[in-house]
Amino acid sequence: MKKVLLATSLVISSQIMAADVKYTSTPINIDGVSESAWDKAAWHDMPHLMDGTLPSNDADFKGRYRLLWDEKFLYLQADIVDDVLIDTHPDPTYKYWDDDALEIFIDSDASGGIHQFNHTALAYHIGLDNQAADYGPDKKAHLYTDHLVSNWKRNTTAPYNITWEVAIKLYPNDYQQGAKNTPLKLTEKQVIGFMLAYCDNDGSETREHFMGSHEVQPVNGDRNRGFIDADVFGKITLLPKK
Ligand SMILES: [Ca+2]
Ligand SMILES: [Ca+2]
Ligand SMILES: [Ca+2]
Ligand SMILES: [Ca+2]
Repeated sequence: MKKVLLATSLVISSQIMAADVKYTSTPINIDGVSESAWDKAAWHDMPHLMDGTLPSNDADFKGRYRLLWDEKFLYLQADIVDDVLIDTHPDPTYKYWDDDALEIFIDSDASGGIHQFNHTALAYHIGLDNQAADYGPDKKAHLYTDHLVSNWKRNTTAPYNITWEVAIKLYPNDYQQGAKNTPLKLTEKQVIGFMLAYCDNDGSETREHFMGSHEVQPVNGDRNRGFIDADVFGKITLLPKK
């Protein structure tokens, strides 16, 4: 029994270290092109299936990401392989999860809990047009594009990966829909609920693969829990500036 507990705590401590986010004194240029400021950030993979089927091969989908922070933004850079880019629903608030989308889950104070129709956490579905949708308290989808800056580009050499950069503002647990909300100033040692996913569709009626950064424990066989429950997110810690 003691051995099992020890093994578990070792796994947890290695996850915590992997989730540490370094500070950048140079603001990231959100242009879909990498820069030297990213060199100090470690890559993390997106191997976990949350809905649909596994990608058929690495050309269909493969993803990894890295994070940095400063007082204004949590910065994310994703390196995405996707063979076919699809945006068949022109309304950015309609079935956005069935188009190709980068989905960033943020719980600014790691409060956890059900967030589907409140803003104790947000699930930003960023479409190929760089607009971000999520449900609001009125149980309708809204755009929250003003919470972030997003830009992506195909790399210019084979295999033409996508470099997708996002600067995300964090909001407090009491964020009010339609009110003037002030973003949080990010601070050292802040613990944030975080998860990343990619909705991959290459021409089907619905999303083909929903691949994520964290393994979600299924509820009645369903791993697609992130848009409902912030308890399934991972946790990241903002490292001291030094
Ligand atoms: Ca850049
Ligand atoms: Ca694909
Ligand atoms: Ca929260
Ligand atoms: Ca696709």
